Amino acid sequence: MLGVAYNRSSEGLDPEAQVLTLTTPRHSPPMDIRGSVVATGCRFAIIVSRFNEEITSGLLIGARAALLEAGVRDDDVALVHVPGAFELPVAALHLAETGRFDAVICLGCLIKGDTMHFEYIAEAASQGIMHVSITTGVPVAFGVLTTTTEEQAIARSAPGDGNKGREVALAAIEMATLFKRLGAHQAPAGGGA
Ligand code: INI
Repeated sequence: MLGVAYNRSSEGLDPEAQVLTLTTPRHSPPMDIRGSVVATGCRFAIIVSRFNEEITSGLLIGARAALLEAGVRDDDVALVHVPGAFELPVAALHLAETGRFDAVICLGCLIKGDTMHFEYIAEAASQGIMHVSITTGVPVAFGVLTTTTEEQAIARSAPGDGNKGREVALAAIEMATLFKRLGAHQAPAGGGA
């Protein structure tokens, strides 16, 4: 059976490669691991900001539709509401630490005004979300629109492939399924579900 485990191609095993394998047993097959577009059985948390709700509701519709298309059951999606984008990281931390979710999806909308408020919240939200993801090991998708005009925000929250909620949900699906395949998904502390 030596050499049969790799060097497969669409035409089947390459006899030359088998010979090579038998004579060079220390060579290991290249790793090529990627996520899936099917996420049945994966559990997701969506956190959506109420600020600019007319926009974030469109992001939410896009994210939920993408999860549904990926075979994720409604029962496997928790929906959590927060006041604004600034609160997304702490809510994401809380949910990631439960160990109940394969990925967390953060949705929000910041529209640039005349003050520095936009910059502070955008920085806090993006850095905070990245920090949560890295420290917990749970993929946390950054679905916060940071636009200069309301028109841009409307365009990115409208139905279709350009919907930011859909885009980040697809990223969350890919990462959740990738981590399952890598076996890097950690069991929750205390042995919870
Ligand atoms: N929150 C947003 O999500 N988007 C915004 O555009 C915004 N603006 O412009 O102020 C905003 N502010 C609220 C902020 O996220 C917090 O909820 C608030 O500061 C309380 O911590």
